[in-house]
Amino acid sequence: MLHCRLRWGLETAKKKSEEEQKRLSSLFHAYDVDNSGRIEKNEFNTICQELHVSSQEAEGIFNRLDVDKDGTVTLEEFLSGFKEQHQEEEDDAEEDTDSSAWDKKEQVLSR
Ligand SMILES: [Ca+2]
Repeated sequence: MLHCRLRWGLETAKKKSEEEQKRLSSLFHAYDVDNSGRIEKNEFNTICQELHVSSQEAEGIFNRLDVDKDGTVTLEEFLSGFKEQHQEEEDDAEEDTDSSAWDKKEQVLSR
């Protein structure tokens, strides 16, 4: 249930305010450790390890975001990935599994 782990992104996408767009954008840059303008898979995996997300799950999430399958996630892919995710799971608001890991992520990013 990969979408559950993207809930933090969905919550922000719902609001669609400029502020939240910035938030997603800064989230992206937090993933983009070497500031290359794209998230490499190893960067993503490293962060997921910190959050105790299994590498298998991390790979699933990454593959969803990496639309053109070039092994990296650009800001564009990152943002559109959350939009699509939001539309897909709009009726699925009851599930709350594993949200704590992403809450933790937000704490990390707000430092
Ligand atoms: Ca890509």
